[in-house]
Amino acid sequence: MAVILPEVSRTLNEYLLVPNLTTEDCAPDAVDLSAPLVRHPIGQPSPLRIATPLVSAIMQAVSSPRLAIALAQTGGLGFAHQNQPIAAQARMVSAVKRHKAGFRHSDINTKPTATLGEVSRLLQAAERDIAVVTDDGSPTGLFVGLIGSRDFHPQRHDLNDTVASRMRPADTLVTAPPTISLSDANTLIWDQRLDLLPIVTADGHLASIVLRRDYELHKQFRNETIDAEKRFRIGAGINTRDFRDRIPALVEAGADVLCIDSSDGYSVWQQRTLRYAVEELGGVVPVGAGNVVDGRAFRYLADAGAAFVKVGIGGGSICITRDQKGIGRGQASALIDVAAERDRYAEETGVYVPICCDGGLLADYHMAVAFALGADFIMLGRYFARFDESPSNLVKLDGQLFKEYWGEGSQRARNVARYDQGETELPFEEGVDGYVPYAGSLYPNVARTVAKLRATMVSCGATTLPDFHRDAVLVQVSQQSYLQNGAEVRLRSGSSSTGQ
Ligand code: RVP
Repeated sequence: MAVILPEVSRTLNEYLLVPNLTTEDCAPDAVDLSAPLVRHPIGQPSPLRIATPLVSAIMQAVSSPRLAIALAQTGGLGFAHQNQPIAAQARMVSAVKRHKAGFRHSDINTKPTATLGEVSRLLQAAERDIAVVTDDGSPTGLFVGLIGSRDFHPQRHDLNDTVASRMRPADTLVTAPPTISLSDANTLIWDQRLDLLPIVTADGHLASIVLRRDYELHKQFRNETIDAEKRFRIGAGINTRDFRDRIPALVEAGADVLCIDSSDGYSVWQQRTLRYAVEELGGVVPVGAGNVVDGRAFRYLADAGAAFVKVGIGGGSICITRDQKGIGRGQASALIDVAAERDRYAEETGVYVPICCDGGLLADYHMAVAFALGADFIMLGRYFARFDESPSNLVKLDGQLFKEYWGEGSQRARNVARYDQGETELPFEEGVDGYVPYAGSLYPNVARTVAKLRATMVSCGATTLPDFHRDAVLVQVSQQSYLQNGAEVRLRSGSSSTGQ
């Protein structure tokens, strides 16, 4: 007879935290949210830690070098998605590893033959006030000048005139060679009162730009996720089929950590992939595995050498795996079971294998509940897809701005590699294709989320995540509480009642 688990399958939304005593040394600034990302012997630090325990989902609509850089700046970690050719994924990884902090790829470019009207629309859409002019309008073309809101005015100048007629030409501008250090570049910016310093190669091509506002950003973020050579860290997804080719290419590109990307990770295929990474490649790069929803699957992957184990099946906001295949488990129940097994495993073997809560976190407070239930770090798709830094399109629907967001198991992603069992075509979809409300830039949003997490932990009397795991007190909410919480109040500020 089939096994029927005695517990009900519960979601994160079904729990609230009961405050513990807050003492005077338990203040928001004293809260340390840092987390181990990969396995380590108990009593020794994890070789890879992150200051902000948030990582981006391994998804087409979320992964981009720009998002990975922004997330690493704020202390988290981005993952390059694996639903693309190996060379393209490796390029994504190396774009992040090659990014010199402060030297950014120029993303708002135009050419001298463009019209002032075109450049005006470009600046407006990007909410910037300056564009770089190159001969072909590309980010690496011959540098010919700068044009911005100080150079022309739509009411004063003919918008059919060319950019060349109003731009500040290259020979009148301060530029610097690619050999300049960031600190010298910043000195130049402040001495010459520049908003933008073009970095130009000896043969006149644009290499990158340094922005004054990035300096301010850099001063703001002191917890960047960087490697020993001060390069940003990045993770990458892999699959259980082409791993013999994909892993070496990603390692070569500089990936700091990999993760087998699958909706159901309790399989011999994941065990073989992990064994290859650990035994044949000698563990040159840590490899996480998943996803799982119970202790048995956790132990299986931990025994096979997983660097961390990802928890969650069917909870993702765009995921219809539960409807289509009937597999999954409420995220809270899954976390409780897996966290207990992680702790047993640590006690028995002396090795701590972190767990990552992946998918289905709708409100910021769900993150706090996930940490309280034992998560070491959290993977988010919808959350990051809403930001400027995600690669998907910004669209206006009924006057409101949205970003496109689609599941890796949707027809759009055509992710045969991830979801099917070898068929050449997707026999059915496991994800949907939709939109999420646009939320602006990643930086203020992550800062707000982190502030909320700190505030919750202070209420619960915890200053570290291990303290929070050990001391949190939670209570299940009743159906009646939902009804009471649902009382309608029209907000004066127009802000969302979910706080997102
Ligand atoms: P969410 O943050 O709720 O948007 O969920 C993101 C997670 O959903 C991903 O990290 C992944 O585990 C899962 N996912 C991605 N695509 C699909 C699907 O098409 N079913 N599910």
